[in-house]
Amino acid sequence: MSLNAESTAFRSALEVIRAVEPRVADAIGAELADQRESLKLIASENYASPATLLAMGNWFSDKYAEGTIGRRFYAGCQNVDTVEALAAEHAKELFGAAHAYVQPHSGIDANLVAFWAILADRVESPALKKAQVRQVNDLTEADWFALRRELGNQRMLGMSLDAGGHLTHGFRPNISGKMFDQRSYGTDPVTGLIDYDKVAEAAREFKPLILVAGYSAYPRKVNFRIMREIADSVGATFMVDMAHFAGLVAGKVFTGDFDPVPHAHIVTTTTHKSLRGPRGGMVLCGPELADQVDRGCPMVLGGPLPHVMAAKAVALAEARWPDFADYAQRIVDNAQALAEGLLRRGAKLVTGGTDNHLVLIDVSGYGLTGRQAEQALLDSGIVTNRNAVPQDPNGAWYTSGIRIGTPALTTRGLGGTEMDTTAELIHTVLSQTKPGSNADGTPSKAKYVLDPALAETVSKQASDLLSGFPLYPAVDLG
Ligand code: DSN
Repeated sequence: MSLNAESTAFRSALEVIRAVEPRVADAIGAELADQRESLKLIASENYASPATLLAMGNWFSDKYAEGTIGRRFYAGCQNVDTVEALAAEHAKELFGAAHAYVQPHSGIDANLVAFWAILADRVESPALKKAQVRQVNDLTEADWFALRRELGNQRMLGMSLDAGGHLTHGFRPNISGKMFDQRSYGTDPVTGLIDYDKVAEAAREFKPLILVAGYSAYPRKVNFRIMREIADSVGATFMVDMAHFAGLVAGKVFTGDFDPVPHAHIVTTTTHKSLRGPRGGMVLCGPELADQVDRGCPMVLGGPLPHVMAAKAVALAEARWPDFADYAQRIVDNAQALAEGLLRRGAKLVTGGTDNHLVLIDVSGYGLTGRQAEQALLDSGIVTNRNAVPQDPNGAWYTSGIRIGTPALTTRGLGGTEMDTTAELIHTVLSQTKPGSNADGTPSKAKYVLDPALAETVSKQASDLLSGFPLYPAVDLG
């Protein structure tokens, strides 16, 4: 029997790798086996298509292409230009954006490019203006000193980490928290929802240069029209980090007030989450910021990864197919089915449900920390990650939450019935796990007690559930 193209391609690639370093070939094969076996509920992960994966494994990796199309620092970039232009064209059409920059290597990188572009556009600095118009040699030491002072300490207002914001929106463990003077807006303590009046109040008091919207653990839609009005009312640049929900924007599940692209001055994203592309980032903006954004490399970024840009072009082409809209809608339907299944079984959910791709379980309702719950679920074949909940008493390390998301399982084809079974498995594990103690008898935030037989039974049930939905069905590694 002859093999299909995908199986032939991956088998051949592994054979070539095995001849040099068999342990790498084995690890790649083992990763596929592990992903096939586990119930992957990490809200920021997905499964890219074979075409997207294959577009990354080639000689584009060998090419330097600093700069951008028409402004390269290296010769011989004509083929890189082709894929960079294709990826940007697909992105612009898909999202209705005037400009797309597809070089960022990750979401952090995309945000740094956006921060640079906004600072360069907005900060009143005569020295910076001189530096922009290439009079760098005319700048005195005093100019450079002034430039550094004026660029630093600018104000940013973003969503607080424990309300679901992201590290790169001005928090201390990230450089944004060290460069910017940052304030946060949270969520309403009763509803768990963004209170736009409170955001407006914080903006009026703080007068940020940048207002950031976007999240990695907020299970609801954000009204970007209102956020833009708030930004305009205080003269802030409005930036949206749509990394988590870019697939829902691409698939036209988030439209009108909930589509960030028409409302924000600048939008950043990763390409590997709900958008289902290769691991990387991207920036979308209007013409006024485009020139500064295009200076991302070498201003902020290392040399572009042309092989990943090729894969971005493939994945973005796929996201323009009509079935992607169906996929995006099913992500949300599945998240809602999962939330309903959990609520029906008595779980406590932040905001009481979801209208995007993720659900945040407050596991204090089960008497557990996020750390205990995450490990107990992992023992039972269910891969999730712990996450802070608003005003979390256990902080960002142990946490009180478990974040789950449906982009990956939806790609595998699981639907509402399977989401209910998944809710049952999660509830069974969490309700049967008990907090553990330290050696001296004091309560531990990490240790837990779970009957190994129960964990094994749930693992088997998870694997049975997945067996009807093979991952990469066209890929047979033999
Ligand atoms: N690490 C990503 C997530 O899991 O949400 C965001 O950077």
